[in-house]
Order: sequence, then C-alpha cells, then structure tokens
Amino acid sequence: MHKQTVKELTAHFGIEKMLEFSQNEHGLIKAQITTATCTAEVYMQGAHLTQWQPVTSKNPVLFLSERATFEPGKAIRGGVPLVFPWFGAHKNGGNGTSGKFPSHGFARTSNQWLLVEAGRSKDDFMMKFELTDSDHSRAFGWDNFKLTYKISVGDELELELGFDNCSTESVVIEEALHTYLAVSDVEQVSVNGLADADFIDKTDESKRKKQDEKPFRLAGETDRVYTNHAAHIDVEDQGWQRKIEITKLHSLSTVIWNPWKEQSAKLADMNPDGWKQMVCVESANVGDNAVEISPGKHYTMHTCVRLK
Ligand code: TA6
Repeated sequence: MHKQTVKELTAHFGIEKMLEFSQNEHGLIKAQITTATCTAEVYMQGAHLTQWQPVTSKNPVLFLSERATFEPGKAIRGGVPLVFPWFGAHKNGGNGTSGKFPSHGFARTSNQWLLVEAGRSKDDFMMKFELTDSDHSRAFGWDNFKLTYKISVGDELELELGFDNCSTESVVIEEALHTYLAVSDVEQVSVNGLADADFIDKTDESKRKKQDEKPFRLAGETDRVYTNHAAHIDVEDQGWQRKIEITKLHSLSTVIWNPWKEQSAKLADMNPDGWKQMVCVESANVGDNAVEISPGKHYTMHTCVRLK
C-alpha cells in the first residue's frame, strides 16, 4: 500500500494557508486546516481529528491531552479517535494499542489511511479519507472492506463513517466516534438527553441499569454504554457558560466516559488532573447495537457537534 507523503499530499490537495501538511519528528503527517469559520487538525494516522476550533469559541471544543503521544502505531489521547471494527478489548485479548488485538480496533492507529478528497463546501472544509483491507487488517481477520470517513469542519463539526462490505459474507462491526469534549470542570457539567435510557455500567461489573430522569452529573469514574439510544446529547458547561450539542444518525449506542482521578493517574498519556477538563461523548454502534452488514451492502453513521 503506497503511503502518501507530505510532498504528494501538498501537491494533490494543498491550498496555501487553508490546507497545509507537515510531518513531526516521528514521521506522523498532520493536515492543518484554516478557514474563515474555524481551524482544525487531522493526523493521517487513524484519520484522527485532534483539533476543531470555531473562531466564535474562545475555549477549546475538543480535549487533547497535553501528554498525548504522536508516534507511529500509538493512539492519540484526545480529539476524535476512530474506533473500528471492535470496541474496547478484543475477545482474543490485547488491551493496549500495541497488543496483538489493539484496544478499540486497528483503524485508529493505522497508517494505511489515504486522503482521497479535500476542499471547500460552502463555509465548511471537507476531507474524505479511505481505509481498505491490507495485510495489516488481514492480520486481524479483516479483509474485503472499505471504510470511508468524511470530516466537515466549519462552525459545526460533521463526521460521517461509512463501511462497505466488499466480501461475500455478512460481517458484524462495532464502531465509535470516541469524541473527547473539552469542559471547564467535569464536576460542573450536566449531560442531558439520557433520561430513562438503559445502560451498561462498566464501572460496576457491566451491570445493566436504567438512567433516571434527571440531567446526568458525573461524580466519579464513569464508563457507561447506553443501548438503543439514538437521542441527541447536550453537555451543559456552567464554568464556560456554554452548551455542546451532539446529534447523530444511524447510531444506537452512546458512550459516556471519564476515567476520574484514580484511573487517569494510570494513563501515561494523560496529566494527573487531565480528567477534570474532559468528558467523552461517543456516537457508536457497539455491543447489543453492533451492526451486521450483508455482502455488498453499506452502512454509514453520522454525528454532528455544535456549540449552542
Ligand atoms: O469509550 C470508553 C472506553 O472504552 C473506556 O473503557 C476506556 O478504555 C476508554 O475507552 C479509553 O480507551 P483507550 O484505549 O483509548 O485508552
């Protein structure tokens, strides 16, 4: 598989001062987007959006750990990691991103992503990436597929993840747009849109529980997979006097995660107090809501993040 170089990306897609490419000391290539409405950054590895900042917002919208690593094969802590084709630890084991079956699948650390389209669309800027089967994916038992990931940035953020089953068999995928939202102080935040929803509490032996009707305020380690949940989420941030709305299409799982103090301290790529500045609100299809896709068929999940 040919890997696009900075030179090739710049020649094919570069737009002076609007879309520029650079490479860090570890060889990771980053796209820097600057438009009248926003700035954004996307790493080619994992097609990983690490920053999206509308010019109207004085505070960051996406959280990016100050200790995040930007090295080949390592997941970046923050922005929107792309979870595919399994969520969490693989049933065959391997919890770390370096394990045989890396946590959250192989897509987010793959250097096989190709940029296939980039350009302006109205006030937004759109980039389309593709990941197809390779020796890398076949090592995990995944062949004959194409993943298409469209990122549109402007005063809103739109993400669209499409899967094409190019094989002759049905496949079951898990997927998540593992969005790290930046907040002033997670203890001053309430999450609306979960009332009465069923969830799996991964901090309590994966027990199945039901959300009450009150706005959800995080008060400790939180790791919940809401099932059959299609509703939109509002994250109200008292400290920054703002609301972030996450809407979605064709996603029936919503994951809410914050490691809190104790678990955060175990993450080498997170400041000890990093947990206070973030909450993950993930549009997903996982577990009970994993998606079966027939041969030759396609499935696309959408999510939109906007400041209100
Ligand atoms: O989405 C929540 C979760 O599955 C948590 O259990 C925690 O593992 C988090 O993802 C981060 O996973 P990572 O592999 O990026 O450290």
